[in-house]
Amino acid sequence: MMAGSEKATSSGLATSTERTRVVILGAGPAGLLLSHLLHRAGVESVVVEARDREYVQARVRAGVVEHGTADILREAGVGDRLDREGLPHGGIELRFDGEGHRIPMSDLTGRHITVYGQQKVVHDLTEQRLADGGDVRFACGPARIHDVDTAEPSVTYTLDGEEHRVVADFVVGCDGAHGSGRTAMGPAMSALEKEYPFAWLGILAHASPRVDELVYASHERGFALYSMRSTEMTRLYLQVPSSDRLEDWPDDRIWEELSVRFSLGGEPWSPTRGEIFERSLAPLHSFVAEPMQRGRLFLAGDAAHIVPPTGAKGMNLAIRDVALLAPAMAKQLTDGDESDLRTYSERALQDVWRAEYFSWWMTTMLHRFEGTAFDRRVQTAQLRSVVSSRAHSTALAEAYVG
Ligand code: RFL
Ligand code: PHB
Repeated sequence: MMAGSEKATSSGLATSTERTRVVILGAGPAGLLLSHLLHRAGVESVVVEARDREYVQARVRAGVVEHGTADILREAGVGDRLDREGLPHGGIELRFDGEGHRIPMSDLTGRHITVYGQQKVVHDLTEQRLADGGDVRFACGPARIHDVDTAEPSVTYTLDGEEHRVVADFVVGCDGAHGSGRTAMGPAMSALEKEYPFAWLGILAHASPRVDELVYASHERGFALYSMRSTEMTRLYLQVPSSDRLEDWPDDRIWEELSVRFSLGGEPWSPTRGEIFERSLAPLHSFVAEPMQRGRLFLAGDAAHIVPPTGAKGMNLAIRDVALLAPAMAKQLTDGDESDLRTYSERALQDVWRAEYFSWWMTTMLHRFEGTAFDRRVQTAQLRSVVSSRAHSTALAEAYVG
């Protein structure tokens, strides 16, 4: 922190004003990695997070780390635990019409994914920031963004009856889909979006996975996904109507529905059961903010775009955004060279739209929609084509491993 001052405002709140180079909203994967990469480039930042550290680290979300994402984390010096504890996977299974078909991603692309929980990524990044003396402020409540069209943008938050203002050269909204970053874009931003009429019911269970690789199942009753977190922990998802509530899904109903949707050869196929210790419902939608910049405000991660989770792209995109943004911002702040920062939004959006396309494609191919018999036959023809044509399998594998 460069400078600080205190005074009382007309609202009666004491105010402290500080200055830094970059103020980042949100301590998810995007915000933490951005702060870490800026630090490695010699640029000071402050991360302001609404929730407390325990809450942020306990939030269960993504599980698939792409090949390129793992490389970014390794190059940033935060990949040791990922390499020790992550589960490398060289393929996935597509299951439909009672048959399983393996897509041998590593054989087709020479690359693989790593199954490693987002919670662990967030934990590793937080530990590293704190070990490096980084300024990460938890439990600040929702922060607000000001003056992004001026040379002195700032962020304010209220803590223990005191209003804190952090003035910076740049503000970055890494504060997810419901944060202040998106709102502060105002009319500078166009929102391109699509809703899907269903949600994912996700569970975590203390159970050894019955399979070594992920299974994406398309069944007439709906989609199901078999994933995992470790050799003792299973992660499973079911497509459910958006109107369903968690109370509609007692444990036995979940297990029975899973065994029907994963059927093989006309027989139910049951995941290994165990205590369900976490459950959540997530509606599916697609969203893109264009552009990802307004004046001195930049967006990264879920603040700028949402993908349905079928393509396992959300966290990977968030990491890719900040891997583009950090060097561009550092170049501007250390050399005064703005060229890469000016093209950040355009470059990031190219990857974003590729991931949006892939996630939409996987979602529409694998889920059960209200549709005609014609639509169903087309879905099956698509799946058959993907598993029987090497070119089609390779296209899926390339997009999936990243
Ligand atoms: P995050 O992780 O949402 O972090 C944003 C942070 O900002 C804080 N915040 C604020 N802080 C200060 N002031 C404010 N006004 C604030 N408002 C909010 C929040 O508390 C939070 O800590 O965003 P980030 O960093 O952009 O990361 C994005 C990822 O979290 C997300 O894309 C993935 O979880 C999506 N996702 C998946 N991505 C993958 O790459 N692979 C997967 O396998 C995968 N599976 C999934 C997923 C998301 C899912 N859900 C829950 C929608 C599976 C599911 C079920
Ligand atoms: C997960 O393990 O949470 C997971 C895996 C693959 C997806 C989405 C989520 O497509």
